[in-house]
Amino acid sequence: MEYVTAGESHGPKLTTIITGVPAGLTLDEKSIASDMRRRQSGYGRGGRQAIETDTAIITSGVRFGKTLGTPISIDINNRDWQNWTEKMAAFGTRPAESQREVTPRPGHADLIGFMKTNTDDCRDILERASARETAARVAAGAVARELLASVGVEVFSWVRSIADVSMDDSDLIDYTSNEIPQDLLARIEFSQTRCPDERTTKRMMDRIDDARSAGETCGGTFRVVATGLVPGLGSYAQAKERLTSKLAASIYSIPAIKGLEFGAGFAGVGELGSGFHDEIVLEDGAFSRKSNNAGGLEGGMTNGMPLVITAAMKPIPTCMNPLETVNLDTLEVAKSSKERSDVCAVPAAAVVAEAEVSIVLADAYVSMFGNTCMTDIKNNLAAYKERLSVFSK
Ligand code: EPS
Repeated sequence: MEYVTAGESHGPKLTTIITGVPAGLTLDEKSIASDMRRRQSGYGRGGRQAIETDTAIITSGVRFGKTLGTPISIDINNRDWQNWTEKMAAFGTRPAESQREVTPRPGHADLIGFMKTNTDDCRDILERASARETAARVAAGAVARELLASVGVEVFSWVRSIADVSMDDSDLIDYTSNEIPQDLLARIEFSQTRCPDERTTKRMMDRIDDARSAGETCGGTFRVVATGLVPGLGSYAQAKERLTSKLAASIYSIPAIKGLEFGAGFAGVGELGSGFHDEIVLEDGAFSRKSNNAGGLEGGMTNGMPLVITAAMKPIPTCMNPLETVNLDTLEVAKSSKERSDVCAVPAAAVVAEAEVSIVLADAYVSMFGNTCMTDIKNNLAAYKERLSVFSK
């Protein structure tokens, strides 16, 4: 299962095409809409989110709520396009009053894209480099999430830190259990920063307010967890087939992601071997682990424990308190361009990461259990689980 996206931030729309989705998967319009809404929310977003109400419009591959096994295409209209019809027109010339962008923002794709493509206007770059594109990824991820739900897998996330405000989530859940505390999910969704701790949420919001007042932006960290995964997804046999490689690539594909950890991560490797590795036990007729420092991955494969991924997002590059740059016309020192933007998008990035992880995991199920129709996948999965159960007899 794969997706591509197309569309500029202020163009008419975003589009995604997802291939490899098996036939017979039931899709729920409300679940897809809920994911689209969750990505748009979060304290610290800028004026653009007041303009947009992202709606996933399915234009192929689905009939009467079920996938056909054909490419699924989804459109998301950009409402802001109404304000950009001339500046982003596919044909014609740049309107006289429309300035070229020539003061690249440090940390954005502006300068390097300008150099690479030989344009005279950083807007040619920044329109596509904009994280607006992640709306299309979340639409694709919503389809993958439905496939995962139908095989008992749930993917969720929370924000652990924004700038220097963080929560201790080391005991937030039992990282060895595939049961998800439903009240935790409710607390995450209720929080304006997707942080399950109410006091930390308040401190995070204050931090974002301070940053906004100072013309600054904030990064942070978030955690994505997937439960209910069958052991053996991925492979130990080829570098690119390792689920660890695929997950890492998918998380790093999200704009502004600068760090990634699985399980106990960087802190965990300070332990010696006997303290780090998760001892194997037979529990309730299945293999389990006493701990989950591996984050649910061993040898490039799932091991049946929850998948635990932590990622770090850098502060957004568009600062209202602009940084030093070079004017690409005059080659003189200048201040980087200021434009309407978010102060913090860490909560949104967590939802995008859920989508990316869902696509990788759904692809792993399809690769292992069949890519034609859901009936075959479920039958093959049941047979696999039955085979594994002999170990516990
Ligand atoms: C973005 C700049 C802002 C963000 C945008 C990402 O957009 P605008 O320039 O229109 O104010 O709001 O994110 C979204 C539009 C979105 O839907 O997530 C950037 O430069 O990356």
